[in-house]
Amino acid sequence: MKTAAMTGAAACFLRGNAWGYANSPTNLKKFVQHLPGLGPDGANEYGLYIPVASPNTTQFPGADYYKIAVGQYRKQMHPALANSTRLWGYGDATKTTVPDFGYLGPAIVAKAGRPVRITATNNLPSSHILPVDTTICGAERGANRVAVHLHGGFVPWISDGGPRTWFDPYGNVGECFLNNQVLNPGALPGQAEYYYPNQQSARLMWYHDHAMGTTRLNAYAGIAAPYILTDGFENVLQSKGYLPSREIPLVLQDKTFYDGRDRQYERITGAQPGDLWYPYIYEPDRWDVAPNCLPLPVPSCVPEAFFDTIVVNGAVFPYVKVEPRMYRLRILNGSQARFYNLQLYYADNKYPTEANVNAPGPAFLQVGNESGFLPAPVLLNKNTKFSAQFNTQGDYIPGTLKFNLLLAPAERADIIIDFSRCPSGSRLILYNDAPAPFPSGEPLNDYYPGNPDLTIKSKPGYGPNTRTLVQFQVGSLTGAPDEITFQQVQAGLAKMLPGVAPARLHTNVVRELTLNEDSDSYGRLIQRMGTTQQLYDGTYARNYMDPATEVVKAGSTEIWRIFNLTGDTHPIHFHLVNVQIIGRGAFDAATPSFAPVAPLLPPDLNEVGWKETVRVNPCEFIDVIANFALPNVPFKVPPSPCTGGNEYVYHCHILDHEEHDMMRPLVVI
Ligand SMILES: [Cu+2]
Repeated sequence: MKTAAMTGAAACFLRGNAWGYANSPTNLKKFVQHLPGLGPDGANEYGLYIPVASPNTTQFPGADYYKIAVGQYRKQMHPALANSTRLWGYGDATKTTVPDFGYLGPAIVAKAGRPVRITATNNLPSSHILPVDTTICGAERGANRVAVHLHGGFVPWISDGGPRTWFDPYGNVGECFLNNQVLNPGALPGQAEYYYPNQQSARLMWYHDHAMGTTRLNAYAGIAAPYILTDGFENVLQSKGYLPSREIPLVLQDKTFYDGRDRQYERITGAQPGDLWYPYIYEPDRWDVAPNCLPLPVPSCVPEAFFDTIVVNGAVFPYVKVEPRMYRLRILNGSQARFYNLQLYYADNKYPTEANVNAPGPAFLQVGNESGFLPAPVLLNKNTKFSAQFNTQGDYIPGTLKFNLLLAPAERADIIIDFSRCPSGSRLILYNDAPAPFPSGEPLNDYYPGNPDLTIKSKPGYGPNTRTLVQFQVGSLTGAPDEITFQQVQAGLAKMLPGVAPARLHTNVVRELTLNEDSDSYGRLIQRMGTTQQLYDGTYARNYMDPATEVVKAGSTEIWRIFNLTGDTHPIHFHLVNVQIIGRGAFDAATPSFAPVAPLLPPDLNEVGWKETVRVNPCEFIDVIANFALPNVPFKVPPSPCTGGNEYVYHCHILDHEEHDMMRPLVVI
């Protein structure tokens, strides 16, 4: 978004004259390939699937051990792309010398209470497949550094894969890298050891890259994979039929594929048509530039990156064949910056590739989020279209958001859909109408036929499109129908799930924090975190590398109040801890004055209980409570040489924000 970018002031919503990022070829037909599933059995008609890692269970008795390589490979993500797409990613090398690479692979399936150990080997080539901006702190130290972060994991800090614990193929490491000192002193250059205790309940996590200065690029290039933790309680729910045995993972991402018209991009990245494209020019028409600054570099980071094509489980615009019965969908928003407001509609009669937004499909029963099962199932059945209210200055009016199932980057949803009443032969579209950026929106980032912005030339049946995510094709039943009904599942889960939220301890707010937008030394918009303490330059914002201010005693419980002084909603992700949302409130963001101006609103029903990524809306603050306990591990964990404690981070999961520089250390002592 283009904003006023005044220090400390609430942003306003000016629209620039920028053009769309509709660089993807326009011949990508929608819903011509099946959704890739897990393992070779889940391969689609073009051979795409998400590999599943196969553990060595004898090397470390009582633990699952994996060897994971990080490397470059190619996959054809849509049959009409001119070439296969260059990707970076993880490959399972536990039992083979040639790593098995596949987009979003390898998924790791772990059991609660049984540790996972990983030796990761960095085999990346020296040049990145995306444009690297070396003015971003850390990026000057090489384009092929990686750090494996288990997102959602309750792990010792030396295995957290934080930004300053990167390692490259040559033996260079980040200044806090102690991965191997305890776990594998004999590790070779280019290797790093990780230990995950899995002292957590069942949930969908993911492991992805977190290297300082290139996290956004590495994740977009493909260095990300699911981590599925199971436990006995989940098994009981499954055995009672309350969780359908037919399970569909959906990892939602937006991408742009290079169409061959940007020679400068080719020169910088060596890309061919069909490769991934990432914005690399800071366009003054699109974003504010502060005066009297250093000249804008090329390549440059951008404030936030939205793309024009939906990729699900590594396939462009897939369809899924379903039977008229219940399915469990496990959804992860793995996008850089795009939010999704998920709704399910029957397809249009004339254009079965498009949604008829007046013909709602079956309800969603949400049973889990990124922290595992909810205290109670939540029925989302109204297919609520996105809406929000803005005042005459264009500022969001707190408390006015409306949506169905909203997923910000890194948020997850575990939902049950009952297709049993959908006629055989019918088509349904998983549909999204969340604005980008959220919640103010810029039509240039919203790709669909009929967009009033004439630079968007989407036609029915083809990309670019960011509204039609997946087409469900309902076939006929094979085998017996479900033994229990959707209503029985709902009632059964309502009885089995704990029913009440874990207690929210009403103590005093311990820390007041701020989300800020100002400009860097190149005049570019920069998103940063800070406290409510005003600094010498009049801002509240600090850089990631500034000394830690969030230093917490191990085992303590704290309430954090986070004020948003910017125009965007930020999904704030906590390493180490899960939090409970106490509520959201309005404050005077323009002055600013850090005090509630109205009573707090409670969290949404599907935010009750534990969360690990929380949305902080513009002109609002959020109160969250967390207990800062550390995991038990069978070895001594040395303190970080950078901060002297157990060093984690918390940050915005809009990846361009995180990188520049909306991230701060979280140190537990
Ligand atoms: Cu952000």
